[in-house]
Amino acid sequence: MTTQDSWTTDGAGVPVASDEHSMTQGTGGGTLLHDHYLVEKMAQFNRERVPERVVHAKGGGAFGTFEVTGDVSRYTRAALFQPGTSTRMLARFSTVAGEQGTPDTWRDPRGFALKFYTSEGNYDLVGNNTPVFFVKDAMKFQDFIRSQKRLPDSGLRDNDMQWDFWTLSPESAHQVVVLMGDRGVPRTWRHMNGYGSHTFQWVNAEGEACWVKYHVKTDQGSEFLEQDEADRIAGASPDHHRQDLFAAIREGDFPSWTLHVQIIPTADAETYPTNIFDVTKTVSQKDYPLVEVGRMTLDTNPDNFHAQVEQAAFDVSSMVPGVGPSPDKMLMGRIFSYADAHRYRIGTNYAHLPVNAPVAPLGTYAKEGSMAYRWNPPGQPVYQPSSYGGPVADPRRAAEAPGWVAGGRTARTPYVEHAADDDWSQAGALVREVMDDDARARLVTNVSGHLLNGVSEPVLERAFAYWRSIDAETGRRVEAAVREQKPSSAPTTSASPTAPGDEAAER
Ligand code: HDE
Repeated sequence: MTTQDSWTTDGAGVPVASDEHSMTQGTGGGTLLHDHYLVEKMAQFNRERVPERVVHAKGGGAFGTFEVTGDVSRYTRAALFQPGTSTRMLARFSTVAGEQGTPDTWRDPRGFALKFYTSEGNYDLVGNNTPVFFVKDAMKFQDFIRSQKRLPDSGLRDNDMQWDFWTLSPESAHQVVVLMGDRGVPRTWRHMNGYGSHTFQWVNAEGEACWVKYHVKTDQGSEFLEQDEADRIAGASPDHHRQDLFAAIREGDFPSWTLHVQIIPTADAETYPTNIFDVTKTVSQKDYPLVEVGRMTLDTNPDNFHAQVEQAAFDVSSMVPGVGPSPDKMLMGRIFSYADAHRYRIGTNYAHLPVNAPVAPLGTYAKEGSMAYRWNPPGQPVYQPSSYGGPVADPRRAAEAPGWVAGGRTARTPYVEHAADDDWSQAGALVREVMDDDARARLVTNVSGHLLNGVSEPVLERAFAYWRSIDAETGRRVEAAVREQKPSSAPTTSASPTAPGDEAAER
């Protein structure tokens, strides 16, 4: 006797007679259209998917708590960063270029998206596991992503396309070193750091501003997978990272990360050797050391993956009082794009979904639209100004709002370069000063393996020049490793071909 604790119903709660047999005209006769339950099952099934994220499609997440452990109140008024504050949150980790069914252990940056349900509204810090990015202007992002995805005719991914884009966009060098190095395949999501990547602004209770960069450092220690291990796991266990996080939390092994910030005085932005708003660059921790803010611990698995992870909507625009953007052109683009993506993917009222809804009191006049199931108190006016009450905007917020002074005629130009603003130095320093010999050896293996997989001659030659511009020795080793297996087809010439930035190799 099977135990049962309830009766099957249709979507309207009406009990159903069978989950086995369609209704027919007599036994074995034609199926009847008024078998609405059969129709409902098939129609609902056809509509079970929401469009996957156009990037960061494959991921997983969990809920947890952020607890302030430091005191940064002199830098920001944000409630969630005040000493003694504890805030529930959601984290979602992801790969970037792969579709939903792709392996977790492909080489790729990892999304590191955090949603804090704060008393002043949701604060969404939507970062990656890398402090930099491939491009510095939102205008290039779509092209960059398309070069990482699939060819229009074969529908196949293509390393030639990837290296063609990267070697023609030298600003990508720093992030490509991160990608091709050990951080390109974290052992698990628990063993990787997160970064806000951009420079943001904090404003304290007195209205004084500073610039900040977020570092979310894993308390589990950074660990990575070597390429052959990553490839093996990709075949044996494509959902390896998702499985690891779910199992760790289920078994009470709650992963945690410690949030730090670099505090940069507003005035320093002008004079700092690099442009602190250029997301292809980091800011030295020697100049601006890490300041501890708090600890996030993930302790609750989703009850429903679709409702709470697939439909989670992280808004880069969602910044609480005391936190603001900076004039980073990538951040500016993202502030528009995320809510637009959610409206397309999930619907106008995506913020009504429990996973996206704030815990803070709501005073919005936005109303109706598809699937709306939240509304304002019946007597409340639907407009402002109104002589009948209703929420009003708080003019004090205008005075304390983050911001910056800017001017000049409209233009479409690259950033004005600071003294040390080149595309190769930080990438080269990462290879020479941060990596040890073993890490450099793995970097050469990863890069040459990637280049040997379908990259055409002209792009190969540019890639060798690109790596020589990053670090001459690494460039030489990459070329030797590739040429050992793929001798050059070009007639030997005395001068190796130039590529963007090749002059850097002589430095
Ligand atoms: Fe994203 N990004 N992005 N991105 N991104 C999206 O929003 C976009 C960038 C990141 O777990 C999309 O809901 C633009 C940098 C994460 O749900 C989309 C630009 C960084 C996630 C989008 C960038 C990120 C996304 C796709 C350049 C690290 C997953 C679906 C201007 C600092 C969040 C969606 C989650 C998702 C736009 C570049 C991180 C299309 C326009 C830089 C972690 O809106």
